[in-house]
Amino acid sequence: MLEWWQERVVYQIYPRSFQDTNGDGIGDLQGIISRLDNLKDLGVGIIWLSPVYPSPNVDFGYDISDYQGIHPELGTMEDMDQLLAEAKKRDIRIVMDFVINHTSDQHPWFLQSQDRNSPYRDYYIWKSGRGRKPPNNWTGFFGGGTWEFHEQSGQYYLHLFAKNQPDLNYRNPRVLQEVKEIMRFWLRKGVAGFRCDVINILYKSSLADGRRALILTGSEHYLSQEGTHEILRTLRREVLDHYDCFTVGETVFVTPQTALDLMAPERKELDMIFSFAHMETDQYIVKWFKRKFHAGRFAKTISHWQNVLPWNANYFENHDQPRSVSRFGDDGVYWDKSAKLLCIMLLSLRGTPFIYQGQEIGMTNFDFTSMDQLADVESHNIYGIAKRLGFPPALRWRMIKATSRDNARTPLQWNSGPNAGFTTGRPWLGVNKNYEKINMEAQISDPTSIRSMYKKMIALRQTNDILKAGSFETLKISKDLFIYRRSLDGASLVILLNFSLTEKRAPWEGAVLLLSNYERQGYDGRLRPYEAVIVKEA
Ligand code: ISL
Ligand code: CA
Repeated sequence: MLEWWQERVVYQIYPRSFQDTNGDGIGDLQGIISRLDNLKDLGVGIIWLSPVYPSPNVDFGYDISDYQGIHPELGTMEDMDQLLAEAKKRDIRIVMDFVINHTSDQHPWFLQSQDRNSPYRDYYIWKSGRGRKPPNNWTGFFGGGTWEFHEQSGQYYLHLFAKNQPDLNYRNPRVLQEVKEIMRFWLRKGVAGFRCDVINILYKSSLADGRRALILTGSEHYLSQEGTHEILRTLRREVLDHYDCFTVGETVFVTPQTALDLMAPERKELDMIFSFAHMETDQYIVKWFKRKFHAGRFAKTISHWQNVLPWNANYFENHDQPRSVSRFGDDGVYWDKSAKLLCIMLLSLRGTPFIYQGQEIGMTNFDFTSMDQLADVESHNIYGIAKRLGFPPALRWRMIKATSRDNARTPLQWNSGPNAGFTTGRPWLGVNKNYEKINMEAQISDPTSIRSMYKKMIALRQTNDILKAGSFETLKISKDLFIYRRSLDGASLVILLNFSLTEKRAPWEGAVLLLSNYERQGYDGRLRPYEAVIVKEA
């Protein structure tokens, strides 16, 4: 028996870029409400909302200054209640983004904690320096150091992300108390669970120097520590178990083993986890050093995780990643075919599928032409660091171009009107100029569009128990072919994917064609460029 969150398809909304309704150039909650019918039509059963809380927007909502409020840019708490009610009417459940490793430096807790004598001092990780040097040698997620000196109180505070995102101190039981209250607040409102931001780094076991590493020096002191496991079990027992909800943890640098520790049924710490391994197959060590995409390497990694975990959270895109069609497919000649191939693959893997806004119409990477068109703090930090390290301008540019998180954050392309129908004002981030070709309206009315393929695949998954619950078996992986089988109770489907620009032979005995991203009558054993087929085994 599957849980309801295993049967449904999740759609991630990045609210700023989804739909603006008041002309200020920023997407808002009313915009989401106005598009619920569109999501229902697609077949979405769960929405994951990227943060909608008040935030100074240094990291666009991932720096929260009030966990129980709504950002005025996005609307009011009444709008949020309305969104929950309207979604409920359509049988769509809503999951909140939950960012509790750090707060904004404008959160009242942090403002008060700047006073050494405040009871809030201990909500964060303050420490004296070593002479004029910071407390330890750790390096952070956005590049650079992790300690910021505070003149008035004469100490440093820890921030694993931007300096405006101070890390909370989970050795202080009061912090966990607050977290429980925040969770209950949202669960009582009827939210269906949480996407837990960088959840496997909460507890810092020690603040000693880390082993020097190319990235994240110090991470051995906070990655998947027992203290974090204990916190997750407490939250499960004391809060989550009392509501009908689920959690999906964003777990950085997880290995199959640390992932299993978090998901094991007897521990029940998280229901699902996002692993990054498949997203790292086109990079060297860090994402800024791009490596040519290799479908075989990608497929091998996905297969591995499919086989190791009892259940996966499958995704090819989110608000931190470049667009999948530009990255794993071909956003030129085979744009349509390769986007559909990725759709067929995503929806036919074992696990809960997560679709990121715009993915269903094959949106491509941002066509920005200069750094000042970018808003992302990470892109600017990394660009600055690369410059200081003496990287030549062309190399810096290529690094940012291929990896900037803003690639995924441009406004959703609704139609071919001004600003792609996203806003009547000036969009907060540029609209991709390809919106006249790539937009929702055009694709809704076209039964052969990428969006129609998503709709069809979601419906197929919804009515096909093999796709939903069947086991996964890898059949073939080569440089550009990926073939796997899903089976249940003696019946099976085989999914054949050709990631290349040339035709490939992949004969399959007794195959009865169920679906393809090309027009075809039956399966003749030949896969055209970027062709994806699903066949039944007789
Ligand atoms: O963006 C990344 C890789 O491209 C990651 O290093 C990312 O910073 C990491 O996965 C954590 O991401 C989450 O927490 C960050 C926030 O900036 C991201 O948007 C969020 O998804 C800090 O809250
Ligand atoms: Ca707005």
